[in-house]
Amino acid sequence: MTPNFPDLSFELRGDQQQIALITLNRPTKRNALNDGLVMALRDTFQNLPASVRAAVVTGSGEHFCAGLDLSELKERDAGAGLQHSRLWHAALNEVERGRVPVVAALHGAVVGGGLELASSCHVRVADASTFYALPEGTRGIFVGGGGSVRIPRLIGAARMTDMMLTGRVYNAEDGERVGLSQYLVPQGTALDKALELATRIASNAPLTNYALMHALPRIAEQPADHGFFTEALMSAIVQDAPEAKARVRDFLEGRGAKVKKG
Ligand code: 1HE
Repeated sequence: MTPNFPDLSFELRGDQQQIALITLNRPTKRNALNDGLVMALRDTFQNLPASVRAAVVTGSGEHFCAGLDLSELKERDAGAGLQHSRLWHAALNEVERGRVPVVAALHGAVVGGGLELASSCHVRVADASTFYALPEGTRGIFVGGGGSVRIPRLIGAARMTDMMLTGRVYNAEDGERVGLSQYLVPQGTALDKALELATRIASNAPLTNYALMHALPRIAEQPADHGFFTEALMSAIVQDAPEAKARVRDFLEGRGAKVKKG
């Protein structure tokens, strides 16, 4: 069964329906994330069909995402604010620590909660129209969707502090330079590139992808000695899979692809 939410489109792509294409579809509000949309993201990532091996997240219209729907903010007291932030954490945790790698296709505004969503994805592809900001700082609020944990991992706490203190906006080129995106592509081509990368990711052994998503960020937070041990355990489990053995055999017997110069 494929999920069906009013502001979130869901499509399966690829000959084996191995790519989930998830589109924020509220362009008149610049894909601002209201509670319904955040819950739709959570439920969609929690219930990806078994055929799916990689996902792409994008936004319809001129912008990827304008962040939190500010029209819902004015109604909240502290207790409701806490629960609201925890809802975002639950949803974006499903993106970051779910079953399959997620590629974000970015264009236009990637701001506030939009940047928090993008930073929960594993690969970010930005087109030349992309710009990044954290207007929370100037709106008298704070990040609440996991940005204070995830964004410093990409660009460092100093750059995030600067963005929030001064309202600094990064363009697409500078965004790639500092690590907000891993890819920078011509305007209008981010989705094609993201789908191409997702197709490549989907052809990896699922256990290797899972290890990359789940072991790497945890190892980064462990003391080195624990990290080496976690790595050894993960490496042993992944290489034991029949698919890993078959892929190595394919290479040794001349059937596997060689690494080509980039
Ligand atoms: C919105 C939102 C929104 C647009 N909440 N309604 N995020 C921000 O502070 C960013 C606020 N948005 C903007 O700066 C601009 O809208 C954009 C740069 C993203 C796009 O500009 P533009 O000229 O293409 O669109 P627009 O004319 O500003 O907006 C079109 C409509 O979308 C308009 O509504 P309309 O009824 O007058 O047509 C806007 O009000 C509406 N709209 N953005 C609600 N964000 C988990 S905590 C996360 C905390 C945050 O994310 S704070 C940062 C919030």
